[in-house]
Amino acid sequence: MSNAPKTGIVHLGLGAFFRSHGAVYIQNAMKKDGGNWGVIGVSLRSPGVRDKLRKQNWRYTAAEMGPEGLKTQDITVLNDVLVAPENPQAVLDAMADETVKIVSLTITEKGYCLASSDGALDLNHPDIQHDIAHDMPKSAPGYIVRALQHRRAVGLRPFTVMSLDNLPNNGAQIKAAVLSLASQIDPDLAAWIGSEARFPPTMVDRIVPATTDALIAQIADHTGKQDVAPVGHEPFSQWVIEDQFVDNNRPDFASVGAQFVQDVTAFEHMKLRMLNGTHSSLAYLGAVAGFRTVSEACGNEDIIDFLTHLWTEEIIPTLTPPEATDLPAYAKALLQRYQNPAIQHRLEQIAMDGSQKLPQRLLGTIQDNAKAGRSFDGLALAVAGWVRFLEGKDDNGNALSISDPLQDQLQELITTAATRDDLVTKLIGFKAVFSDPPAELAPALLAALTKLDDKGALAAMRETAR
Ligand code: CS2
Repeated sequence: MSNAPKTGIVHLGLGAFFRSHGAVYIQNAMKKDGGNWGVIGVSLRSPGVRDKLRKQNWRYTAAEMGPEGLKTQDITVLNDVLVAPENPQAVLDAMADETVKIVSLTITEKGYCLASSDGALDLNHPDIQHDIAHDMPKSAPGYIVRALQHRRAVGLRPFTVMSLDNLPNNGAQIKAAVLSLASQIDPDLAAWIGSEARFPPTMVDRIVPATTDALIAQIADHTGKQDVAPVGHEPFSQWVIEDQFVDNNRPDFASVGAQFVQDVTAFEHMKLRMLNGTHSSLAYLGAVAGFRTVSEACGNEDIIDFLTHLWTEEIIPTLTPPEATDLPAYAKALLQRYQNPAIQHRLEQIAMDGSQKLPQRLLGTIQDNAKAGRSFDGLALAVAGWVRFLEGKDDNGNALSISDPLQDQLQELITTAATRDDLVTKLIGFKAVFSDPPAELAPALLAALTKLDDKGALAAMRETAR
């Protein structure tokens, strides 16, 4: 495609979220304001997406799924897709290219290789150990450090590193991880990155369920074209960014709906606690109660009451509203988004990686309520729901599919506990998840687990919301 814009962005973690969110903003901004902001996507693990997209010249359909039906957009912003384990040098070459100004990431919480105790880079992580000793990296922080090392060596300016993941203070976390790794390799390099590179904090939001065969067929019906790698997303989208870019080199995202702000913190807390916190609560308690999707669960009155209780009694009191934002109205809008019948968002998809998600989604909110002397029965019930989910069966005896990087340790802990009391003590002592639990958590968690065991998830939610 000769008239394709040059590559200005390399994106690590080419999942459905980026293809439905960041890629759409980039394409719209380029359409509006021009510029060379083509994207090279990088899969850090498997060739699946690359193999499908290659057949379509890297083009794909982004389908907005709303109550009124489907709206599709042809996304052409990808110039290439690389699979890092197959050819790490090609990834480094792309990141070291002079035209590349931004490296963005959606690698999920576990992709940052952070020690969950304090959020610093886990220097004992096998991939980080590897990347300290080898020029050819395996981890995302490793790719960033080695590419910046090369740019510095040939006199090129650094690129901006932009995390688009649901991590608290994502800009500072990726910056700390990169500097920590660089200082293990070359302290001068670390100093250069620290002074010259930029790591803008962001808040990203769009509900993107995994692509299903049903969606592929629906899009083929709607467009008359066969697309083997489309993505489906809700109509809503939000992107809040602190405007910190190397040499201010970036697309004009604000011209296509993104928000540039001085401080992302209030937006991020609101989104991580009010959306992702209730998503995880729904994922565990809803699945244990026998529901399979968000919209299905949010059709149930007891669950709606429980969510409303979480928002009004336990989450909003811990938040400072971002500028021009009404939090109760935001909660109402969230419920509507969850009830969107066009989106089949599986609870088990959201339930993945709980050990990586709970600290910023539930445990921080619990901490703040405990400090303020407020009760947090609903949030404790959500954590108890996570425990029940890890036990692998819903209230009807049906199996639940579990995926978590700490799955073995957690299931070992759960299955070897003699009593619920013993389980709670062991769990609260599991520092990889509960780094600083308030004293009030253990009794609240035991009471919640007992309520779940005795009454079942739906009745437990009903009782808690009363
Ligand atoms: C979800 C998020 O899978 C999950 O953990 O809670 O992907 C959620 O859909 C997005 O953060 C919404 O912006």
